[in-house]
Amino acid sequence: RNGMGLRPLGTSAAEFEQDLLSNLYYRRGTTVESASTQDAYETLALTVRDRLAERRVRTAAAHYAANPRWVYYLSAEYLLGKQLEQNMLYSGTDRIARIAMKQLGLDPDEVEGLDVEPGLGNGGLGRLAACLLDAMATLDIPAVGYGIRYDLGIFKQTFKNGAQVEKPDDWSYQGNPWEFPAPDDRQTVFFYGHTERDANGKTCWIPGEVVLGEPSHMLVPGHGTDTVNIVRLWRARGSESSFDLSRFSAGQYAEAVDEAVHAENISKVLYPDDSTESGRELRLKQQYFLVSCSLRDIIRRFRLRNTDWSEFPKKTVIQLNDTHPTLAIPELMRLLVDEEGLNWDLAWTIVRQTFAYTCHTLLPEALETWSVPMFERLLPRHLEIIYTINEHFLAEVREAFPGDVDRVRRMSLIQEEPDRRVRMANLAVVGTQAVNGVAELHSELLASTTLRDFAELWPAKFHNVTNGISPRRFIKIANPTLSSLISEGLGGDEWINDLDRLAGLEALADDESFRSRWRAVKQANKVRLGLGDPESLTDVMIKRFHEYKRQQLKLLHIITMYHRIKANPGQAYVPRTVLFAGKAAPAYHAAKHVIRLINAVAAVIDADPAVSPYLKVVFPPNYNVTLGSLIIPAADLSEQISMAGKEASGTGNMKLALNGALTIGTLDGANIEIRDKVGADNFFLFGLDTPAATALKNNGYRARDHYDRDPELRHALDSILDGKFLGIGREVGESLLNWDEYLTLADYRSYVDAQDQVDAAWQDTDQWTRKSILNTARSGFFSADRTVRDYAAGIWHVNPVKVGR
Ligand code: 26Y
Repeated sequence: RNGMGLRPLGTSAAEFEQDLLSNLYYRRGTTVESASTQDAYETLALTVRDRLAERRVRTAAAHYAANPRWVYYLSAEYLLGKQLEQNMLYSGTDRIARIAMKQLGLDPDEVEGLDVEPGLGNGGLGRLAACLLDAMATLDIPAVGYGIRYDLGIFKQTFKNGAQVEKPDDWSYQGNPWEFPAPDDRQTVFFYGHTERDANGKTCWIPGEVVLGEPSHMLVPGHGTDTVNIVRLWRARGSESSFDLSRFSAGQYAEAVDEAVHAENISKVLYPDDSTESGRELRLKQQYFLVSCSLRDIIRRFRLRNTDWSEFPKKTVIQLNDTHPTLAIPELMRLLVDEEGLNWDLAWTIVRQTFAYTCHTLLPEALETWSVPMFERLLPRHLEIIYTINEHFLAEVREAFPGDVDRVRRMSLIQEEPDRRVRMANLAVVGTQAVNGVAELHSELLASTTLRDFAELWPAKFHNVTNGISPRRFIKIANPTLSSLISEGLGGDEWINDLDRLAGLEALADDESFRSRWRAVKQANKVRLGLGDPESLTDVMIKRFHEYKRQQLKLLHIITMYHRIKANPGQAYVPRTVLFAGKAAPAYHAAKHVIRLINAVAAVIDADPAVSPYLKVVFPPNYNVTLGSLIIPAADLSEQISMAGKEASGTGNMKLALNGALTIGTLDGANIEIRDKVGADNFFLFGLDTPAATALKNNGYRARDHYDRDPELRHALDSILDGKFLGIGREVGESLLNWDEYLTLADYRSYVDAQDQVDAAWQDTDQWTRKSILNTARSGFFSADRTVRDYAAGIWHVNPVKVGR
């Protein structure tokens, strides 16, 4: 029996089989003979989950005993990826589960195929949150992730005549076996109303709407350790009184549930359309809902072991994943001052010591602001608190920079012109003890441009923590064959939790037989992916569609290749499969035009027998963690071609390098650090750097000059403008020629020349493989374990807690 007085679950295939049968019977109410595949899947999930539950209970007990400093990660998004395969690996049941299923006559692949990816995020920021949780658990850091349990996750992308069409993603339609509901920990959230002052001058918020937040959590197991942390997700519910029984009895069925439906809309969809006022209000409601539920839960947990408020920052660090959860700052002030009766100064000291803020952008237009009238209507007390914070803060600014009125205007938490808005990034900087960017260049640019005024006031507050990725998810699970080869080469699999050990592969890069096995693995991964000729150079650009990321630059290169082959059909060309994957925001029309044009170009090339032997463009729909995990191991070339100074970090770039793809990229985001680590010889660099790009824009950039000067570029753009690709893409062409916000044409020549170097390098198979191995060998730095250690040492000041037997 273990410490909990329970019989430990068996570790043999026979015991797993018994538990499968028992779970099938007692928890699904059926037997092998009559079970559906869905029954089998749910049962498998529960049987695997049970093997983590015991570790979870021991983790909670160890954490309670230690009363440690906790990390609370607040994020509007989590892209966790499928849970089954991960949890089988982390519970050490992957082998026995498959044996047991076969014993019962079940097809493991079919059963595992029913696992669904919870798409509770958009892209990089959401996946980063998942990778950091994974690394925190692996490093035994006591942590809880907080988020929203959206009913509908990121939309499903489909193509209709090549154009993106969005479909709702009802990801938990069949239920979600990974989720533990915790209705006892439900919270009450207030909105609207007004504030009043009582006889003692105490302020009190009289709300106009009450909504319930119901939590459930999913397990976040560590790899190679007993720690199992959790991610707690809140779902909105109408309060008991929100159902109007008398209306229902009167046959007014829609009106009877009006209030409840209204409340439940809060957690209905990830990023509701914000083109209307009500859409924007719903987003602000979501943010406050997340923050209010999570803070009350954090305080509940604090009180389990502590009584003294001044201890709160010693026991708590709250990391804000971008500005989306920044309302936590005024909300904690409100709880401490209005509800707990602390004086303002003490409360402010506690709040500032508790929070830290990660910024994920440089684009000033991407910094969140909320209109003051809307804010005031929804959160009247929070606006008062923000005004008071602002008064104190601006006094500090005036003292530090006497007479600098313009600086005060820029730094204020409230924008006055052209309309009054609350600036969330300013609030996040003012209310926290640390602010970090997500790659070296990004952190430097934050301090020297976007947040410069703040860095001048508080230089020590600004940090860099370069992003990282989970080696478990993005090589061990995604690329099992390469992982086996690496383990064989290194004589063990310790590298999975100690990624710097990949350096040991450097010696093998010169070993011919190792190189040929490395190639064979890449080849097999291309076959597994099943898109395009596995002999061809697999050139991938997988990321959200955004103009600054410059999918349109890649497209111009493809069209140039197409023209070259058409002009000289007899020559030998390096065969390429160019793979795009990614979604565009539903209302981002420019990005959707690029998607449509890519599909049109793909169709034209496919239909042209002179070109198709050398060039194929594929665009599988609905890019997500699952699809990424299939593509990344098959990639030869990684496209990281954003305009310098725009991509905060990128993390796909790290995943691809780790899996042996060579990067073609600009000096942007983490590309710079990747190139530093893997070596300039093993990276295809092109394009303007940030100072050059900035100078060009400041000196009146004219895209048309590049068009006039470069015949190949002119040919490519003309073919788009002339409608040569099924008549699609004129908007893309015109925007490039007349405006070109992101300097696509300025970087075209340098990019195409770098691509010619790629072709030349590819022809020396041995050298290419060597470079591929060196990319993997030198990517250890990009482990999320290193990222979390950096946060722990530089920002969180937390220590691991080992979970005992
Ligand atoms: C407020 C709302 C419209 C919003 C929603 C999502 C704003 C931003 C985002 C997401 C941003 C995001 O994913 N940023 C990416 O974060 C990654 C992790 O740090 C970076 O690698 C990547 O460069 C950055 O674009």
